[in-house]
Amino acid sequence: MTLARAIVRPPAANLADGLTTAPFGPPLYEKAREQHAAYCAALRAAGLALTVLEPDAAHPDAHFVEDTALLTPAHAVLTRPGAPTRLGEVAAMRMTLECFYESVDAIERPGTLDGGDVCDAGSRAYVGISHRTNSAGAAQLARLLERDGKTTTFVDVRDLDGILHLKSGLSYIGDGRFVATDALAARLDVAAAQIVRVHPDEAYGANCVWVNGIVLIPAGHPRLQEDLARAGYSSAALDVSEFRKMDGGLSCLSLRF
Ligand code: CIR
Repeated sequence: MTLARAIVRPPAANLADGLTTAPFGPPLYEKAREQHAAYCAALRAAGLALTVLEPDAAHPDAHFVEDTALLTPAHAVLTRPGAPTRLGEVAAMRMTLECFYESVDAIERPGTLDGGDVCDAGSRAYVGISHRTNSAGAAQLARLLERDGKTTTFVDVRDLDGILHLKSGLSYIGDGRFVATDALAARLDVAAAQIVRVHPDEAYGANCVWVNGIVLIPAGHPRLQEDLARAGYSSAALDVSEFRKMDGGLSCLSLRF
């Protein structure tokens, strides 16, 4: 599949007011802006046309746009984020998506769903049941994805330390292949040969992004870069330290379609 577009939103100056459990201290705004700009440049270099939204100080997690929608070539689904402080991010995303899709569906109460819990792997989608995404939200999405010919597998991640969302520990890199932590690899119905396992010291690298033949990985994960090269993938490392301080990573900074 070729991706053509991405939606991004640079962080607002108060990004440190967002939600986090990470022990790395508050993020630096200027550095976060620079890292976000480099991320946008990498997406453009991979051939994507970017829609760049305005920073949203009313929602200090709003630059993590991935959590607000799930996009397939034919359909757009707005999520209903599991964190109350993030529910308000969805209205702005509806307006943006209506520029690209004829109609936009939505996850409805009592369902909750964060886009970070959706790993779209072609004809199969893996949806995490997490402390943000509940069974009702996951089931609603599964029904909507049937229109795209996708079957859904639910993966309970609520007991996994350090896993906010399914994609904190799992990424799809095309051709039926995944990058995953040991814990997530054990929960997938996928042959071991199809999974590039991240070393336990590089677990944060499991959140990476495949874009048109290149895998964007977080800087500081040399074993993963080597393992991807051995598996035949080109990769590019990007520093996202300031977003990691807020429990975020590479995938959550964009919606790609
Ligand atoms: C949150 O807790 O919602 C944000 N601080 C981080 C969201 C990261 N999103 C993602 O991994 N998809």
